Amino acid sequence: MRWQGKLLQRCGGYGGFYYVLAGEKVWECSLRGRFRWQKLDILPGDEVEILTREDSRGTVEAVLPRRNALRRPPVANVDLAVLVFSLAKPAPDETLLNRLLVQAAWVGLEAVLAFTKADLLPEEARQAPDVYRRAGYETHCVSAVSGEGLPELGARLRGRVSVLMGKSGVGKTTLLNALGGFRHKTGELSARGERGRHTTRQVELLRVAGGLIADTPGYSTYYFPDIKPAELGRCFPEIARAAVCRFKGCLHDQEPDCAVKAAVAAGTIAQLRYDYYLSFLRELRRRKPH
Ligand SMILES: Nc1nc2c(ncn2[C@@H]2O[C@H](COP(=O)(O)OP(=O)(O)O)[C@@H](O)[C@H]2O)c(=O)[nH]1
Ligand SMILES: [Mg+2]
Ligand SMILES: [Zn+2]
Repeated sequence: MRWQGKLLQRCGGYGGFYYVLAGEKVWECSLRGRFRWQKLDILPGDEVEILTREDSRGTVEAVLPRRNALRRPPVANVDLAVLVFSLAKPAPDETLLNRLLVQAAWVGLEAVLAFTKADLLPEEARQAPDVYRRAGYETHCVSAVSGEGLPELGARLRGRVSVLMGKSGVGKTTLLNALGGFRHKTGELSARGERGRHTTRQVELLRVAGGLIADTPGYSTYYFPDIKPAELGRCFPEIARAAVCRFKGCLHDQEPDCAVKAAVAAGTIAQLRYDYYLSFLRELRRRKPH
């Protein structure tokens, strides 16, 4: 039978196995012969056509065009980035948080924030989420211990392909388990699957809350995209929303009559966010002459 499905994970090299979710079922597929010679570029999240034979096996017959692809983690057709930071133990790394927000905006990826370990910090003591909520980001406070916020975050994942980003130790894996995430069992289908179990694995998409999500072992890179200084403001929604400044192409730095600086002074743009904006701006200016 012919199906269209989504690749959840690839195990092994080109001769390895491809686990495809189609019709509520996971199929262990191999590549059609001709693909093996083509250095086929295929990632978790790719839409594929498979031809299934007996039981739960099949072959990948075609890879459909993708809407987007992330490099870290390598996943295709991503709908949503869930940036995970803990409210306490460890305290949120806001530099990383702001960098990830810019990265997501730069590639046009919707981002929501999940602040974990909410059970460790009473609501009135939570300051970090407020800044981002005010900036216009969807912000969830969640706890795997008390269950706080899980239904709301789970509802956002339904029907989407999401990636979790955040440092190790912030509670990503615990969060996925609390949301009821489950993985297909690699190599369970056949003795041949044994091969898959011992070779390097790609990122895996887990089924969670009616959606698919990629957990990543850790994400602490301080990588920053090559953004032109004049385009940085677009990656800060509250700066993009501020009324126009006197000078076209205002970088909201030293220029007079700057609507952004006025909004910071009036408290509608958080000082913290503006400070990150300026520090990223300096970094981009240092990178190359403009
Ligand atoms: N109190 C509390 N601890 C948590 C919560 N979620 C995770 N942890 C703890 O944080 C540590 C790191 O969790 P883990 O899921 O492995 O983090 P990951 O590296 O981001 O996947 C573990 O000791 C967890 O028990 C939570 O909601 N509340
Ligand atoms: Mg983990
Ligand atoms: Zn300005």
